[in-house]
Amino acid sequence: MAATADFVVIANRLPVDRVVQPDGSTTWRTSPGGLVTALEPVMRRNGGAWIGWHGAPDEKLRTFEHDGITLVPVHLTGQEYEEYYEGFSNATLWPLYHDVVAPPEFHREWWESYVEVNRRFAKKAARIARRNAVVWVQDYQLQLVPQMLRELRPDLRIGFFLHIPFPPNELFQQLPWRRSILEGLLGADLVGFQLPGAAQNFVRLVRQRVGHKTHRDTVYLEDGRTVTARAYPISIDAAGFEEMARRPEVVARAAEIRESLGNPRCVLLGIDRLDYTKGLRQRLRAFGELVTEGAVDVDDAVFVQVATPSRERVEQYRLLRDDIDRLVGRINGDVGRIGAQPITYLHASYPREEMAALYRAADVMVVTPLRDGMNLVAKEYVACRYDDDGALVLSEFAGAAAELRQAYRVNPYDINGLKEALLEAIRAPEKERTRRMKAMRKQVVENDIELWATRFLDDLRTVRHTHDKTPRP
Ligand code: GDG
Repeated sequence: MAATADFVVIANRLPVDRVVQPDGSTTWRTSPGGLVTALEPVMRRNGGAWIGWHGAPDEKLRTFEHDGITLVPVHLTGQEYEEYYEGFSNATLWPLYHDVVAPPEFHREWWESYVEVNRRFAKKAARIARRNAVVWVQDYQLQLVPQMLRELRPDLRIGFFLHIPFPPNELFQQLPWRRSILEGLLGADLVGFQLPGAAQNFVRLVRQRVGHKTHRDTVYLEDGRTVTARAYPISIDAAGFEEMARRPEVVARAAEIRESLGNPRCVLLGIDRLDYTKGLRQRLRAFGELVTEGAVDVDDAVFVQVATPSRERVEQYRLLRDDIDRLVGRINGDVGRIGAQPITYLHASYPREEMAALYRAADVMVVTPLRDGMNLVAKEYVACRYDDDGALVLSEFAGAAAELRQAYRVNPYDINGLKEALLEAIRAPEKERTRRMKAMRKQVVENDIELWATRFLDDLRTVRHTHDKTPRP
């Protein structure tokens, strides 16, 4: 593998899925997602390379070209997948960074595997990046890569973006390897977060735990380097979603969905990965109580909950699935009637067009995470409502709440408050819905994923990289 790339993205997964043809041969298809959409043009312009795992354990693949981008597959053994990915990333870091809403597990073997795999990613990047190239590392699975890569290649400009929240010291300090993680991130020139609060948590932790001097968003290292920590709230391909939602077949499908639900007056919708951070339990309980109490008529309102299968081998996710199955069964059993089930629960994953049709079909979108870095579903719903109609109920603990100020805001832990917000959204007059939706649409359309990537990459190229070693912050 030669040094060929002036721009390198490193993420846990490659942006492609394998497709097996009827004759047994395999091809690759770009996986749908905002990040790929936003970065594709930048990659094409700069001879870009994307480093990531290709999705199959115990398989080694060579570097290949796909749609004008160089894809560099990283090999993971089955055991590494269990320890680095399911273990340390998803059963240690994920719950720890999301307010400990589930107990994080700490295992030394998982950590060792995390270090090992991070080193493999860093080495690949060191080999493929041209002199002075820009490297952008993505997310919590790869927090050690910036430092490992800097040791190998001090000439590179290294950026890091964390898609999930960054916890305050009170929680972060539980992590036995807390200092190594902070030092790993400090290998970057620019560390990006979803919200200013997360960037502040990081800078404060670096000062308290590693002892570096800091001033506002800048960390001054002893070797003369500086590291900047700022917020870059991620967004979506808003125009792409709107275009999809306007397609005649999507509009027709939205009508068909409402029809299959019995044309209720109000369709409420939740779409989430089946994850304990998303507040599914709270929202279903709140809706169930409204129906039981008669505030909402089962012939009048239907709740559609799509829960996309996720991390199914991790214990907390298995427990959650059983829990939600039981809860939905109980509510439907208690208050449903023949031909009228208050909750339509779908444990499945759908094509993007079907998602757009669901967004179009929903009068009230219910997004109630207990903690969420951003939450793209909330923004996708808004982007699809080109009719300026529909109401968004949004948790104040989602990053998106900072931008979508006209949503019906809720604290998902407060079931009564949640019930009130649901009722308010269900009963909102058209004028009120339009007023709120217009303002939210402006926000999402003006701040799309392309702008997010541009802002980050422009800053990465221009932030100060050195200081005179005697800062007077
Ligand atoms: C992490 C952070 C942050 C869901 N089901 C289907 C499907 N989806 C798509 C949605 C949306 C995406 O998955 C989910 O994104 P979220 O932002 O809602 O949540 P996470 O997966 O937890 O993402 C989060 C994000 O990273 C980006 O930085 O916002 O806070 O946790 O795009 O549409 N897509 C399709 N079928 C499904 O069934 N096609």
